[in-house]
Amino acid sequence: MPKTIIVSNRLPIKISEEAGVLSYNPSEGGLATGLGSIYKEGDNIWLGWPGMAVPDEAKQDEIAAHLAGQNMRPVFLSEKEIEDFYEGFSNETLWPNFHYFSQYTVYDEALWLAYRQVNRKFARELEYIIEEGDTVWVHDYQLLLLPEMVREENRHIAIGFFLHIPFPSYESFRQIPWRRELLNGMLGADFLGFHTYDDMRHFLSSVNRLAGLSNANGKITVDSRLVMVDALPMGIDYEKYEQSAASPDTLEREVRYRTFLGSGKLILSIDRLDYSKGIPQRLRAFERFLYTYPDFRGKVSLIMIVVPSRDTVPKYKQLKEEIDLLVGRINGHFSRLNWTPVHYFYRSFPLSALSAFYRMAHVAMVTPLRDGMNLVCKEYIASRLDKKGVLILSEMAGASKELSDAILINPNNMEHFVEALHTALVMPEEQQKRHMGTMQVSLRRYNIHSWVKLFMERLSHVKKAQEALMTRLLDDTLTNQLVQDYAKAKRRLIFLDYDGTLTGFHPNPEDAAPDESLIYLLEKLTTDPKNETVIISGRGRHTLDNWMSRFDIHLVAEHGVWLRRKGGEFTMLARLNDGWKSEIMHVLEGYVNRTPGSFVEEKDYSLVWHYRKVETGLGEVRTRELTSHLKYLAANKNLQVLEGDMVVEIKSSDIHKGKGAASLLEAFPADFIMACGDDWTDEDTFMAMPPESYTIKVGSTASAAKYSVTTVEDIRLLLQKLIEN
Ligand code: GDG
Repeated sequence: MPKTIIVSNRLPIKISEEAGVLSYNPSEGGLATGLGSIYKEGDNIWLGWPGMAVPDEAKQDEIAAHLAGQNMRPVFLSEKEIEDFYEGFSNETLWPNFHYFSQYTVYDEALWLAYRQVNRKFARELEYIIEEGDTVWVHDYQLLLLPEMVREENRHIAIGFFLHIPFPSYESFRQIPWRRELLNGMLGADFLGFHTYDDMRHFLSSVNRLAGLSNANGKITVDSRLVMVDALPMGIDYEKYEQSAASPDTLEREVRYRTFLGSGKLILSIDRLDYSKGIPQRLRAFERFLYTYPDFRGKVSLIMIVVPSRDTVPKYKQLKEEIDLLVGRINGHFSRLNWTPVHYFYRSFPLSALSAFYRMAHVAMVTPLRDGMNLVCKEYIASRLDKKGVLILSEMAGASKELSDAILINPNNMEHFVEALHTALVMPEEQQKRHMGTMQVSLRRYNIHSWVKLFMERLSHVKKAQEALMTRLLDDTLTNQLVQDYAKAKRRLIFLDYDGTLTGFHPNPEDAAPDESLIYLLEKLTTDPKNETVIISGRGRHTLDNWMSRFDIHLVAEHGVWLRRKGGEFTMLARLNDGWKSEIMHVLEGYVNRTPGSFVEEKDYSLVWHYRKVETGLGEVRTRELTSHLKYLAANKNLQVLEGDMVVEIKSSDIHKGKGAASLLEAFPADFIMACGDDWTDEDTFMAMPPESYTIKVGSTASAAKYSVTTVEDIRLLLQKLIEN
């Protein structure tokens, strides 16, 4: 029975040891709850670090045995590994870089090596339990390399990956010396989920720029494997927070807290100690608010909970000191005997206390400088059973993309921040309820359970799509059949596209002349008396003539404008006019002037705008502009505008490769027909072929071809097999 394996840095359990006795407490995190529906079932399992260094092997065995009963499997890390992999590369390189704190980012080869080595350790641990048909779901930035490592050993396994923190823009990501390795690591997954569309878009942009892979609606082809990327914002366990807000324990606490705090309004702030959370900015905004709106003095307090984290690390220690200082300054200046402006707690609370605070807070201030999602703001909303309360939310939190009914602010804009606080505190109840109600409906629906379900569905959807494509891959059996049919045949007709099929793409199209091995292949093919070989290309006739005149070969040039039978002269396949060229050329030259690196190639009956050497991104923008511009112009000129691989081509609607192919099919009846091509212009060739032909596409996008191969090398290998026959 296939199983699902969850992998994350931490297991959903807290282990502590007192006087040599171990105790286990399940962790209450949202992820643990959401994934509970998966890992606790049947043979499913959660693999991860148990959260403490356990040097003693006997103790390790004891822990492993205990966890096995709870469908968990520990990966033990040494003190040094925790220091270098977790505190080091994960938290001092990836965390600051991905949150745009480049000034805090450490680039240290030793930490990188530890990161790789620990990812490898996770991969090895996985190998003990993984079986064919299993599904693996890897979580978060500590394990970016793991998907690829698992893929290396298990080619067909379903691997999902979710990133809980932001994926930064290319400008930040590119600074990491090991950026390519990190991306390749992630691309080992079949489905990659991010909290927001922005994260997804940043990831796709890095994939495009660093790995040279483009995407279509989030689909990328990696080594002929379909990979899908999508935005899937994580929700909370809505019912849990709703129920906790109504529990007797919470209500009892609320009454107790109220007696201490009096009847003033409360603003709530809850975070882990981290520079990404914007805690000092929040305190300064509150301070400024008290200066700007003196009427509120004595009437509103800030409850600030900061959960201790990494406070031995100098940056965090500094941050803690800054917060201590700011709280001291505000309270020192504004406090009255019966009023404290900031109630500051540097510790964590049980859930019922948190729920009581959520219930009591008139305003929740969730204003990180950067946050992947932020669950606190969602929990606040779920806890507002009376629908009152106002959320002030930073635009830099992933949650802001979903919660547009909150007051959204840029936490660096102090003036706006102060005004938002004022607006929140004076907002009429009706308005509060309207906003809160809308956000509650959305969060109840997109909860943690639907998030998990959706992720699993997307992952299995990719696997199905991969299978559908794979059936067409020209595998060994099909290749053998093809070779046998070729050998048996008396008359053979072979259509070969040139660029992207027989040879790879070159930045300069003139550099794509046949190399020695291609010359050898064509020589052999064309000297076999049973063969009629055709080069069917979009290239101009002079270029084809230059490169191919040494072979006894038919040429179809300019996508079917010109045909030259072997030994003959070029003749036009259709009566065409080129009167439109000068006007369109003028337009294209305008684009070349505005787009450094682009150029126009002029053929007899078509014009091609090339943008392969244009800055990534700009070329695509210009293409969209140009095609819509040209489509308008082309409408009454019987022209077609076609987008190809880094080109836009304009030609007469009457021209296509299918016409050239049809004329040769008629002239040379054959009992073996094969056509190979790689792009949309070859689709016309494929469609012109009789049903029994072998039609082969290079690449795995949808095609009229029956079969596909992955690379130019595969086509050359196939030709090699044919001529050896
Ligand atoms: C990553 C991303 C993304 C806080 N104080 C106490 C306490 N908490 C709980 C909250 C909430 C959680 O901690 C913090 O939520 P985050 O959203 O910051 O989650 P993280 O796991 O830290 O962060 C983040 C998230 O992953 C999910 O993808 O949203 O952007 O950085 O649940 O309630 N819980 C208790 N006592 C406390 O004092 N019991």
